[in-house]
Amino acid sequence: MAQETLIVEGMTCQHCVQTVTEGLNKITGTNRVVVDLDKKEVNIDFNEEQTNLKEITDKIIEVGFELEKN
Ligand SMILES: [Cu+2]
Repeated sequence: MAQETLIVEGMTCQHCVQTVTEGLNKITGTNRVVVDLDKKEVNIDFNEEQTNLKEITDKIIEVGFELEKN
């Protein structure tokens, strides 16, 4: 199990949080998805044998948000 914390730009309300959470939960292999709106953080646990960071970041973009590059 891998864990990542991503900074996501563009989330402004609980609806955005729900959109991101639901999108990520649709990926096979994601487990716990926790979004902190104030910190703009998306914390995600995933099975590296079923998915990867690229698929996760692509999904965030697909549902309408952007990753902050660090
Ligand atoms: Cu919103």
